[in-house]
Amino acid sequence: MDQTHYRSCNLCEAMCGLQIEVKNGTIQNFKGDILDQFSRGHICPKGPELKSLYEDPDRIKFPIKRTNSGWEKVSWVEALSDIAKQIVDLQTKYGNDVVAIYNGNPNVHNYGSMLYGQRFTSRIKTKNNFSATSVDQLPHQLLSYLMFGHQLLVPIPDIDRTTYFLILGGNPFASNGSLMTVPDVKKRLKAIQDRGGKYVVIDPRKTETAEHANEHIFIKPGTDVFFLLSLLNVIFEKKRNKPNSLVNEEDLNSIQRLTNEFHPTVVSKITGIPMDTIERIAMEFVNAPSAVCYGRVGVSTQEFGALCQWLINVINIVTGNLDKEGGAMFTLPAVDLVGEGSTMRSSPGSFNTYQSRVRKLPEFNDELPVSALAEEILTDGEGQIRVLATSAGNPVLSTPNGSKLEKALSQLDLMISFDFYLNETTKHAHYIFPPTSTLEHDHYDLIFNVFAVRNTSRYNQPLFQPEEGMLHDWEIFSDLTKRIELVRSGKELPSELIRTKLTPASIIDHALKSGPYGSKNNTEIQMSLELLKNSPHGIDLGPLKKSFPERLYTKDKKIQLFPTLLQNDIPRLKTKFNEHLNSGHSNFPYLLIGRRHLRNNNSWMHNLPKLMTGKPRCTMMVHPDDASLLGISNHEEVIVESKVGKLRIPVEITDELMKGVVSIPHGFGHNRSGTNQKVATQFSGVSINDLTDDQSIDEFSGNAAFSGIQVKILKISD
Ligand SMILES: Nc1nc2c(c(=O)[nH]1)N[C@H]1C(S)=C(S)[C@@H](COP(=O)(O)OP(=O)(O)OC[C@H]3O[C@@H](n4cnc5c(=O)[nH]c(N)nc54)[C@H](O)[C@@H]3O)O[C@H]1N2
Ligand SMILES: Nc1nc2c(c(=O)[nH]1)N[C@H]1C(S)=C(S)[C@@H](COP(=O)(O)OP(=O)(O)OC[C@H]3O[C@@H](n4cnc5c(=O)[nH]c(N)nc54)[C@H](O)[C@@H]3O)O[C@H]1N2
Ligand code: SF4
Ligand SMILES: [Mo]
Repeated sequence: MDQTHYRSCNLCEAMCGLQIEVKNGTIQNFKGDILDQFSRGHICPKGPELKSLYEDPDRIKFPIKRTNSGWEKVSWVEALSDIAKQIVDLQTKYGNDVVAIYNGNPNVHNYGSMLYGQRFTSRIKTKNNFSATSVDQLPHQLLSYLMFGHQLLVPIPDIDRTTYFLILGGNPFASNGSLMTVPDVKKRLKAIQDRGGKYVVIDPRKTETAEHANEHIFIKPGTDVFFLLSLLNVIFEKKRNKPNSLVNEEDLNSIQRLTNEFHPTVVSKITGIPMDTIERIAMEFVNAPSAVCYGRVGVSTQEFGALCQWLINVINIVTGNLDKEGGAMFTLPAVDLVGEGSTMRSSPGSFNTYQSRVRKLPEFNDELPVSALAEEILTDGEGQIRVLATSAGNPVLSTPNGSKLEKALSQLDLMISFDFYLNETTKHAHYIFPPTSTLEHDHYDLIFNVFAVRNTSRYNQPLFQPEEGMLHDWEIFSDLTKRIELVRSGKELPSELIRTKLTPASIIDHALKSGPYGSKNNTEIQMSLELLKNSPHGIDLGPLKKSFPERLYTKDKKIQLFPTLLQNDIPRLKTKFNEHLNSGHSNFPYLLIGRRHLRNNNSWMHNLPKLMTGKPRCTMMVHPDDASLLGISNHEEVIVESKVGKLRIPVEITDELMKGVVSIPHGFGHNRSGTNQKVATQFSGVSINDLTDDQSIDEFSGNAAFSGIQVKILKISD
């Protein structure tokens, strides 16, 4: 049957509309959906590869069990029943915390998995929840919780209306935007320039985004916190801060006093950014009719990730750019996860209500930092983790000190993975439960509508029926959760799958109808699933609107400009500042940063052949002057060594990098035995996370600090 299918891509955060032509059941053509008002026809090379993912011969479709003689296919019921019994047995014997759960990034791109995965997690009742949040955006959510009263009230750059966009540690040309769902980011950045505005990039690497910026400024990795403080120093000294009735005067004064110590003359020595550049950027920012400061992965994954995100918010607030057109704004999505009274309101957040057992790292939103996972498995004693469930994640490649975690996984009593690939992490599982792939299930973007630069809504149906006997993520979670409850209450387990009528789509339908654009609240739009089903290109709900104080969820309906808890982190900041000023020679003289490439997606799309063409990507970039100091030439292999590990990697000499800084992409390292991703293995590369340190974290938030890992580079003697 011939058909044109529309759906939004769920691979990255950009939510591009796809138009897929199908003839006789096979995909003939993939292009951008020009009728999607949000993405306007934009796609990147990954979108069409949803087809290769669907067709990948290495994709697992039915549950498998690891046995002494290799992986064996088993029935769903047999596997799910066995796991339910084992989990209950082990929890009865050792307590609920014996089970740990790790949720990887694709969960937030899959609403069924999210909804039913959360239900599974809450029924397991363990404190040992981990996710990719703590190697990524934890500081953003933590600061939104502390300052605005809800972890998902994340300020989004109003890219379409701003006149000055200051980007730190983000490379949207490669990532297609993050915590800023923005399809077509290149055109939108160009549009800022076309309307006479500017965008400026602060990054230790002259990235693809920086290349096209009005200005790129190198910064020494890990020093953004001081740069941000010095911008505020200038703003306050020149008395260019604006009054804001939602902030407390005392907080403002304390911040001003703090910034007094971070004058650009001193900060320039630490960051490598000249004093007059700091002063000029601060003045350009305050003089712009509208401006927004935005920091992403490069600044969240630092030793002071939380303080960086705090200062970014403070800059936007004190310059009058928060909750203002062209500044940092907040969304009002059709399924509202934030608003009080919303049927889908998620927890506003929580912080440090409990700590990890071994290192006492703080909880956030009922989760512990994943940097603590390996030690929680490896350290004997009460409360030790013996069971792990991973869902849509590959922490062996994606979390710091992956080799240590690998060792830990091999010691578990029980591990299960919800994933359709046998990869570096799932190979350690006793059972793998594979879900359907994107084109086989429906899609509603629960999370990225919350972070989008416009309010939009889109629902798409599956393109292909899954093979007989395959299950969606949510169906697997739903059955397993019920099975565990039955075992707990001593009941017999059924010999067929346990189905539920409450589909993710029905949950969303209810939320849409009762949400801000639903019939109860908006007679004009009358949002419902039916309406979205009849609007295959999605519905544009307009630009972001001013929403404070109504959408501010702090107790006193004020912005917490200087959260009390955060004040406890200032002594650590000051100590580090002095260390920087007095730092001398190091045995690990280079600072290692990561990088993303348009054709990669963390660790998991390296098995799709079309995405792997072109120049080798897993190289160590180094500045020409450093290369000549080291006596190394292009493509030559070197040893890179950190305090926790070493690896061998070819060199790519480029003046994109700041001197003293080297860069290796994350997500590679498919050379470990026992996996089954044949294409990925051919392009194996090495894992940067064999160099990153599980002990190197933002001590305040617990987020991993990947940026600026100290390494040495050794020439391999011939
Ligand atoms: N193609 C592709 N797209 C993706 C992904 C992918 O893997 N591939 N991953 C998705 C995910 S999960 C996420 S979270 C987003 C991330 O989205 P982005 O944050 O935009 O992604 P990165 O390209 O990692 O950008 C981080 C930048 O920080 C810089 N940096 C490193 N250290 C420092 C520092 O100390 N200070 C400063 N100022 N900059 C620093 C790096 O050089 C890099 O340019 O991308 C998403 N989109
Ligand atoms: N050094 C360094 N490390 C980093 C980063 C960095 O910048 N530098 N970035 C970090 C960031 S931002 C992130 S988000 C993490 C990502 O870390 P993870 O989420 O742990 O890793 P991914 O590589 O995204 O692995 C995704 C897994 O999900 C599976 N999968 C894909 N779709 C589905 C699905 O629909 N259902 C199920 N069940 N499985 C699915 C894939 O097969 C794959 O195994 O990596 C982090 N690691
Ligand atoms: S930019 Fe992201 S959402 Fe758009 S096609 Fe590429 S992977 Fe998909
Ligand atoms: Mo991420």
